[in-house]
Amino acid sequence: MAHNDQIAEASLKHPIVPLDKGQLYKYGTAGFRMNADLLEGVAFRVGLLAALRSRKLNSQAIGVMITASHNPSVDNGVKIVDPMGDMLEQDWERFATALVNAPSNEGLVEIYNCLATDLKIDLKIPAKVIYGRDTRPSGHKLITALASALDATNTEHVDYKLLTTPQLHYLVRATNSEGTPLSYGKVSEVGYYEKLASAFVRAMKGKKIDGTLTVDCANGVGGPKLHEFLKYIPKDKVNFDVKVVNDDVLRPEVLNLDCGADFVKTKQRAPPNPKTQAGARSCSYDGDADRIIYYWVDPETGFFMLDGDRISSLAASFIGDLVESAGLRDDIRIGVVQTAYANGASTNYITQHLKLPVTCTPTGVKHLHHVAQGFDIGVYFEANGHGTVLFSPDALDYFRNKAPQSPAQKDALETLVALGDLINQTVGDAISDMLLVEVILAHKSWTLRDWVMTYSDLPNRLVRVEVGNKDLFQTTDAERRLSSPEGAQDEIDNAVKKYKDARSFARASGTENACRVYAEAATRSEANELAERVARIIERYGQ
Ligand code: 16G
Ligand code: MG
Repeated sequence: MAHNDQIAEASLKHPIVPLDKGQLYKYGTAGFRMNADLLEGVAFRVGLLAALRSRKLNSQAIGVMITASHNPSVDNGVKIVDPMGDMLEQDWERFATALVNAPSNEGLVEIYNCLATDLKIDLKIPAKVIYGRDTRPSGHKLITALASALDATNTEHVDYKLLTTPQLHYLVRATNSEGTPLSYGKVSEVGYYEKLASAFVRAMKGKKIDGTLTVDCANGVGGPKLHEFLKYIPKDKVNFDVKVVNDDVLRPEVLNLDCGADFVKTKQRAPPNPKTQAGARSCSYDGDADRIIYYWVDPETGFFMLDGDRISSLAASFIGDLVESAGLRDDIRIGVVQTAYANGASTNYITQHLKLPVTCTPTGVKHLHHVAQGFDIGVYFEANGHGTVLFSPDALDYFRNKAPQSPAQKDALETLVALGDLINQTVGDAISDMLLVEVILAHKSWTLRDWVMTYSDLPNRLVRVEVGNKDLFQTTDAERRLSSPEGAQDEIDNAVKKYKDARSFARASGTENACRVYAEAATRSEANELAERVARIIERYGQ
């Protein structure tokens, strides 16, 4: 019962579009992501792979998310979620790539069967796939293609319709842990809201939130979901005053347009619409609500941004203090994970002031997540605002079961347990990260200005460089150095030496055909100058 005929027949309805110049589709850091017109056949074939993966993992549920995050609304993407809510295991990315690039219908069926044989997958056992999509209009068509592959392979499937990416990750983990001692929560969207709302109340411990928080939802799926979540917060327990803006999901063309976390981070300014009130505590989600950036506009000094590095250092500092108060400093290993894009000032602050170890990994959530799992408490954030804090099951057990010696210890332990529920353990989550920040600011009675004052960011600049072939650029040392082309790194080193407190690196983008150059230095003009210099080096070597 190899589903051959069903796959062949269904596949005809969802053909793959050959790419220009014989290029291949590639399962990258964000799954398959491109213009939605190219994705119908891709979604169908990803369905086949998700079914195989579920069968390989003893019928556990696999997730598929349809979203292109912060990209324009004409794009879309297809991404697989593993049973614990993690990203697809890296080994399987090439199987996805192989299936999606199968040249013909017969070729597709053949690769599907080869994978099943090579990976010793029993095609007779049950399989389950659950999925959701963001607000992009193309989502319907892609879901239809995906579901058709699941029907063809006799796979049980559940359509959760509109979801944020982190909500789907939650649901995958909740589905697979249901009824076990490690149950992650009720298997429903409501279960997600209830879990977060309850943990939020417990983590707040009666503290007051100061003023209104304005949340820019990038006109994406985060808008309706945040509105929904807010209904679950008991008003008599927490005074959380939220003003939701850019929550128009009826006009697809405004998705991520001049708003959202990616806009704020890359343009280093507040969204022009609606005008950000001076002094208002504000944050922006991205189009699928897995990134968040905080900011405010100061009436005198202008725009201030609190990005992923800031959230990471804030969380590490607060959790470090709680662990200390709980009397567990020697028992619980806390680590912070960053990428080369983390501002050097944040790395210094965490290592020197907080005295916590920092590990640098290549760009891409899966790398950070993996390293963070090695700690009792692993804090990971990319500068772009994607990140979370992972608590090991042992650490959570410890917090739940340790007998407190004092009221202060009891408080700290209870807050740690609440944070374990509040913080999405599967992936970065804008709603959950926002609640975490609000909890910490309330506990510390801090404004965003107090938060900014903890250290000063080094001025930095990111430049995108068009090159003939980005694959010429290979990196080492967590992307901080180029191993090829030969000679390029020496030239970068020489350029960096000319500036004070400077650092610069170049890497090939994983999502576009270009290289990115990052530079930071003691002053803004030096950071700009260094970035331009290094960009010219890359241009020259990339010809
Ligand atoms: C993807 C990654 C993100 C990373 C970005 C870098 C995931 C889920 N997403 O969006 O973490 O920051 O790529 O893009 O891993 P770049 O390679 O084009 O610089
Ligand atoms: Mg996103």
